[in-house]
Amino acid sequence: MALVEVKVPDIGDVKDVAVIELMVKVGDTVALEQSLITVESDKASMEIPSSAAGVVKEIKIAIGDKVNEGSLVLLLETAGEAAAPAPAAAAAPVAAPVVAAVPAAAPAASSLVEVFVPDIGDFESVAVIEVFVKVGDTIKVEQSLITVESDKASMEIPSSHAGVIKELKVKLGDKVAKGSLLAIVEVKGGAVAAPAAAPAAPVAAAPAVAVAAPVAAAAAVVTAAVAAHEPTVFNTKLPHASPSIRRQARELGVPLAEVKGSGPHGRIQEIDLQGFVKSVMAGAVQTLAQKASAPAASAAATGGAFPGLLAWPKVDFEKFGAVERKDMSRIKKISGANLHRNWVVIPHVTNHDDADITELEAFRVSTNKENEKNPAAVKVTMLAFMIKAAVAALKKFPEFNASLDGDQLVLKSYYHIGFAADTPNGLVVPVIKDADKKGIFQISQEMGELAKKARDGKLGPAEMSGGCFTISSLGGIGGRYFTPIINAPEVAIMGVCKSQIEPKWDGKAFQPRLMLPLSLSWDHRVIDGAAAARFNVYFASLLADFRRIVL
Ligand code: CAO
Repeated sequence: MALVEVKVPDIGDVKDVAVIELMVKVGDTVALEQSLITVESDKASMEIPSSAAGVVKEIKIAIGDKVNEGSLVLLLETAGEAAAPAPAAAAAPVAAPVVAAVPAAAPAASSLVEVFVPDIGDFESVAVIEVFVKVGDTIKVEQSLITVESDKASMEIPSSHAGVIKELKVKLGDKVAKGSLLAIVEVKGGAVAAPAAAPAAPVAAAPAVAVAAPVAAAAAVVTAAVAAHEPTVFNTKLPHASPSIRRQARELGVPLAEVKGSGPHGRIQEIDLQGFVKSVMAGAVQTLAQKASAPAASAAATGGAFPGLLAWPKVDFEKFGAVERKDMSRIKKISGANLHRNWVVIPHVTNHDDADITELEAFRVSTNKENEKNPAAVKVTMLAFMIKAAVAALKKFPEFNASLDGDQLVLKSYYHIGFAADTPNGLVVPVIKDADKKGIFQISQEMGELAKKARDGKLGPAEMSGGCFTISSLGGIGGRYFTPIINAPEVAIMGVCKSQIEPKWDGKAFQPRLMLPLSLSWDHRVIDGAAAARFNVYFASLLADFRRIVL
């Protein structure tokens, strides 16, 4: 046994940062690099990890204390003899991101200057989680432009120049590093570089802890409802919380902006997050998204959420054999939280049917054959026909082109159709806007482009929002039927599987017909079973004879 002093490692050029959170208490067993405290400057917060594993014997600081590199945090009783801290504890030497000194431009009436991410320490790529400014905004030197976040720290990145933003070069979800171009700013009277000695704005990065590389396209997956929880609008107020609290909130699908913080300056602490989740689970509180989409699912009606539900089984998997642990991708975490909410909140029913696409598939194949020699021609996909058929069915059954908003049903006069796309990082739903105004070629082309962007992790939030109805096609893979989960706040989703030749009785004999399995999931608060059956029958009849679409 040995007593080890755990000290604040190199935190860059930052002095006297306030301790705003103690994450351990005396008696706790901590692991090497486990976060012990959170410190915060006016521009950034970071978690300070432990330099050793052991049991906390004494905590040497309190909330509100100011600390620097070398400040004693706590005493740890470790198992070994030696009291030497693990080398990993030595924080990666990181410089505070001094606003980059850009050479002054030649004096002129106005000139354009590029604003880059300054030195942010040892971070190779951090995700942009908030954009404070937009094109046309007038900004000051050192005004915060964006917030970036790793798994251990978040920081605001200041501007090196004052002027008017002409071009923004980053968006939510982008990953940036030192030197990434942020914006092009028009500077009046010649570019005035910020003095290199200007006080550093953001605090340097989290010490010694590797930055988990978040997946690209932060807002990726997202249904419109997720968008409400992700900062898709320019917002000057990030909920006051540490990176780990924000991460926990994202993983749980908690809208942090709706949580009241009890810490200093309204800072949201773990206890606040837990209290919020408990209140929602007990039905005492509804999130704004729940209020918007689930008026009928009030806690009063359900008698509180899942009383008596067993805890998730905790299994020591290693006991049964070798295992590998992998972090879930960011897209999977976001989509998982949304799918979970949608599955729990929406009373789903799924109707299965089949569409005879024998003639339509023959037409699709012959159209593609005709265009084979034209290298510029777009390959027509079955999904494009289905998108057109969905538009026609939404027009005939308007309650399918709707969303719940409180006690009201919002009926839409536009036809934006989403399609589920499988990507290496998880499921995303790009949206074909105004599909009613587009032809099969254009839809096929747009789908190809959006699917590629999705696979490359380059879809922006705008390309995934505004959907009215979603089609999820597993036709290229296989299977018969499935139960797709509705993409809230939409009220229905069409799942299709692989078409197969089946014998169909024509009154005299069995004929080989190409049959496409359909699975329509619908929200029973909005749609009745009879309407769903009619929707499926009509949708199938359009695919069986596509001429009906112009009737
Ligand atoms: N029946 C039989 N074959 C089909 C078919 C169907 N219903 N749909 C597509 N195919 C064929 C295509 O014709 C194509 O064959 P050819 O290359 O010979 O023409 C092949 O399957 C591959 O098609 P595809 O899947 O690449 O293209 P698509 O237009 O059908 O779909 C996209 C595009 C992006 C929707 C698809 O790639 C995808 O990601 N699907 C998965 C969606 C998903 O994960 N849904 C589940 C959500 S719930 O977790």
